[in-house]
Parts: sequence; structure tokens; C-alpha cells
Amino acid sequence: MAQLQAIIFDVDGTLADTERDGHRPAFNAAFADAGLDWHWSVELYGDLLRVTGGKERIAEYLRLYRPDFVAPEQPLDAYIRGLHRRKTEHYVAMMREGRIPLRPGVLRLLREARDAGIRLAIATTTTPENVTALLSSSAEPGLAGWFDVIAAGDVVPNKKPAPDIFELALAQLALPPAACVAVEDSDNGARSALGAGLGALLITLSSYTAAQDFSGAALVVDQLGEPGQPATAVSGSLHGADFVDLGVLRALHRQVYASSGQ
Ligand code: XBP
Ligand code: MG
Repeated sequence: MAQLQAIIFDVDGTLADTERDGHRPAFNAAFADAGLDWHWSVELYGDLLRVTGGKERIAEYLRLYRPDFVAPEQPLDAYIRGLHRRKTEHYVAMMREGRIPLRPGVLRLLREARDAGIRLAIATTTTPENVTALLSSSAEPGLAGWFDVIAAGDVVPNKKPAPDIFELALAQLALPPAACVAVEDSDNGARSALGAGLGALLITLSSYTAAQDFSGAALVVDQLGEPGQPATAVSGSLHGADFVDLGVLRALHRQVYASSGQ
């Protein structure tokens, strides 16, 4: 059986609960800057999250709700790219203000893994600047440097739920999937990780994903938890622990691969 050598984390919803109060208001601010009367409510945004990628999400919104929209003086693709650039500026500014903290237990688990020589990687749909801004705003300013690999955004042809971004992270780590645990929060992310062969999959439910189906995941918890702030297992086992630590991830990895011969 392969040893656990790396953990590959999703970002949005997993490292921090960024969608409702980070990405969503950043989209709305960009729409307002452009003089558009579009507004994405908490509920509408929850529906639009079916589509990963901000530019793709804007295109889906137009398809569903503004089918007659004509972009001023440029092709629609270019207009969407411009709007999305502005959205990224707003989002990065919000992260610099420290508006969205890392989720409970994230920094603790990252530190424990790093101290144990486990390599850290990211596989996310979001724009690379957003990842750096989030990590740099944390209580550990050098946190971005802890990650050997940051695979993010438009660097692959197909976004989640396609496996491309996890496959890229694995290629950059130069590791087989059986040497890794993946941590995700959404059904799109779970399909992406499982599609890349990452069978040792931990789900930490987030505000928009609690009702989704995670039947393929080895362990589903409400949060990583902290000492004094226990995690609850929705499916799978915490192996007697109160929160998700490296021991729980090692047990999850063993449980998935011990009998598979990988
Ligand atoms: C994240 C996303 C992203 C963000 C917005 O999904 O779907 O689209 O909502 O980021 P995941 P951009 O957590 O599964 O990676 O606007 O920069 O695309
Ligand atoms: Mg996510």
C-alpha cells in the first residue's frame, strides 16, 4: 500500500467559506461598477454555483436570466472577461481586508501535516490571485509558501467536475492518486477528485453544499473541528477522534487503500 505523502485541498468552501460573502458580493460589485442592474441574491447564487468558474457562471446567468443581453461594443466573451477581471479586483481587496477567515481547523491541520513532512497542494477552480490573497490574509502570512503545488483557474481545459485540475496537481506533485488524500466541500469538487482517482476523499460540508450527495466520499464531516470544537461525522468514521487531525487522514487513507492493492 502506498504511504500517504500529500494532501490536496480545494479552496472555496474548504479552506474558507468564501462563496456567499466573498465571491457573491464581488460579482455584484463588478456588475454595479459596469452600470448593470444585475444582483445575485444568496439564493440565486446557490443555484448558479452548479456552474464552476466565475466567467462560466456569468455566461450561465445570461443564458438563463438575460437571454437578450447585448454586450456594449465588443463580443460577449470579451465583455464577460472584463467584468470578471473587475470581480477579481473586488474579491482580492476583500481578502486583503481579512473579510473571510480560514475555516476552523484548517491552519491546525496544515501545520500538523507540514511538520510531519506531508506535502501540501491546492486544486481549485478559482483564479490564482484569489488563492494567494486568501492565504496571505490568514494568521500565518507565509502560508502560500507551505504549498508545493497551487493548481488554480484557467490552467486546464475543463473545470470541475472534470478531473483536470486534480490531475494537474498530481502531475505537479509527481505522485500517484493512491499517495494522496483530497479535501473538498462540493459535489462538483468530489466528482473531480474521484475522477482523478483520488479515492481517499474527505468532504467538509460548507454553507452551500450541506444538502449535496457525497456517497462516493470516504468521510463526510461538518467541519475539520478544533480541540473544544468537535467535528461531526455525517458519514464515515472519525476513528474515535473529536476533530480531523493527521491521524484521522492517515486512517482514512489506510481504510481506502489497505484492501485495494494500490
Ligand atoms: C470554486 C468556484 C469558483 C469561484 C469563483 O469552486 O466555482 O468559480 O466561485 O472563482 P471550487 P472565479 O471550490 O470547486 O474550486 O470567479 O475566480 O472563477
Ligand atoms: Mg469548493
